[in-house]
Amino acid sequence: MEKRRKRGKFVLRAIDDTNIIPDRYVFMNNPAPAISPPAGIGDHKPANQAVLDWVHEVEQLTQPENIFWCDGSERENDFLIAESLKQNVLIRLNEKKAPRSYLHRSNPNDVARVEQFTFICTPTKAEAGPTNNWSEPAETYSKLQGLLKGAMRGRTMFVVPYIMGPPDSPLTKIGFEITDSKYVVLSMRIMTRMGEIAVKRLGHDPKAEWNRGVHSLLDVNPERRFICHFPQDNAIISVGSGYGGNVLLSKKCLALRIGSYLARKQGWLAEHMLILGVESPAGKKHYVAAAFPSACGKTNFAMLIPPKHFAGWKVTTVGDDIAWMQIRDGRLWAVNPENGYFGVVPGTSCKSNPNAMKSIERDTLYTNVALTDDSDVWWEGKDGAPPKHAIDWRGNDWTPDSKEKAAHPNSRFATPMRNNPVLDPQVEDGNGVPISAIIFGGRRSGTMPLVFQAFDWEHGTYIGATMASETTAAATGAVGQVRRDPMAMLPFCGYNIGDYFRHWLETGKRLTKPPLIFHVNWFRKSADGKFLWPGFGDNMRVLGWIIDRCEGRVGANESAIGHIPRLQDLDLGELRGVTPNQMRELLNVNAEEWQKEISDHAKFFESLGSVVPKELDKQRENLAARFKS
Ligand code: OXD
Ligand code: MN
Repeated sequence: MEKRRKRGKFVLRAIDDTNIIPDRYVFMNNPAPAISPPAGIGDHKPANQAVLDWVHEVEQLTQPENIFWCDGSERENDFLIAESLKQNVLIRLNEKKAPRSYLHRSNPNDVARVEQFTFICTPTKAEAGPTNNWSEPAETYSKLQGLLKGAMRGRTMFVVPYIMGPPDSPLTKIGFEITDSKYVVLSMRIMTRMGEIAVKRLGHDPKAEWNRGVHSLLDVNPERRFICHFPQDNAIISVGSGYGGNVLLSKKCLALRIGSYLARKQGWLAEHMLILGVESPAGKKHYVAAAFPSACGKTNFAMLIPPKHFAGWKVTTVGDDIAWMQIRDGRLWAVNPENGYFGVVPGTSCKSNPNAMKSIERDTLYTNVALTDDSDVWWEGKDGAPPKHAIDWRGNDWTPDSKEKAAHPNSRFATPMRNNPVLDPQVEDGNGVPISAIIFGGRRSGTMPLVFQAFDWEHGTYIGATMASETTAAATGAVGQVRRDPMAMLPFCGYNIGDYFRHWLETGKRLTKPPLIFHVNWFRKSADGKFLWPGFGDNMRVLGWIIDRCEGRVGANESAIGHIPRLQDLDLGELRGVTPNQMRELLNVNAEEWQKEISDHAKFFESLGSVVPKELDKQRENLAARFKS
């Protein structure tokens, strides 16, 4: 039965009976009314006429009460936090336990990325390719304009200038996001370099390259939720959602979807990869980039603390989600375009990721975690006993006996990267860091060994193109199903995936010192369904082998699928809880499982139609042939 609830002039329709929202919840999450800033706040207009014209156009369409031009200053941030607290967009947390940190609850119908409502709007369907939802640009603009007409009446329209990338990098991009959500403004200040820095970089040139992003919550209704990208116009329009991945337009929308389109055009790579540094006790440092699908532990890996046995080794974080890489001197050099981390909270603990715990101790914007009676935050998997009572992510009373989770499985933290105690010192270097190895990986209970190395770049491209993972809560939809997710870019490649594979192959040809390519799987299970590998800090043992391979100082078995370490090639000293038999199981290549895997690769490529470069079909034939020889 359809139910309707009125709050002010917005009508929120519950999707079904289970989605009826308690009063205090609805109050927190409806779009909040306009705010009136005092003089000197919210009036920082840029001088660039192209921006002014565009903002004027959006103003005419959406008819906000007023316009707030953000400058990214401390004073502005303090004002916006105070207003957000007044309007119940944020809840203040215990200043002693979580200094300068706040909780936000998104609408329960709006807790993850919505791939089914995400569109690439290129002139032809072929340009968007078989893995993207496509929508014709003119029609889509007109539909969105219809939805945006008068959408900001009674609200403040914020204009957020930002840059992605270190200020002095040639890869750095400028974006402007218009939004009617204070939560978006506060998050963008954490996740990007926001404000004055972007305005200065843009300057006066009306022809300068910059991304136009428009976001409106509308009435936060899944029936009017669309995340649309117009790569040829360097433009994004996102409506009907308040969830980070759909509305922080800098991140998935610009840095990956539009970014990957620009990268191909301009000859670089925009990838869904963490970047980490590994320093040996002798002071030799390598940088590694790794692509795992959403919620497969990129943040944990990027902040890894080596086990005691690896005393003197140090891992540092350049980025935890996105890598922009360019070619220089025949090598790949990577920068992290972001300025903060937007990580999955549940499961984060001093055991799984002590550095993330330190990073989120303060200055953190939490979304959809539980609130304890002493105004602290709690989530499943946090250290210590669960609280006896809390308010869950929906705003309901919760006790350890409740059937519901206290924190949503995709609840998030947004925290400045400066808080990370192992932040890499090169993170601001516009030249980027030289990449020695690329690691692909996924969540696979079977088939994929703990680690293997590609024979060369083309083989590595094939491994990336066929990688798969069991789905998680980061996107809406069923959890736990194996889905192919090429280079972890399935939801993020802003153009035809066949052309993306071709771009990888062509990039390889331009590299005289290409990174070595590996595949890892921390999630292999035994026949009785238990994880075989402890993961977390012990992943250093795998990383150690990868670094040794880069240095050419360790052996491997040549198997049909690539180079696999023998037991003696891995440093397993003081590894607890894994028997030699389990290690053999972890490194095993089961020919029967691989027959199925290879036929799944073929089916996947077939499902993409004729776009896959023939070199990759040849790679599959070679792989099958190696099993027969
Ligand atoms: C993310 C994602 O939020 O990949 O990083 O979904
Ligand atoms: Mn991600």
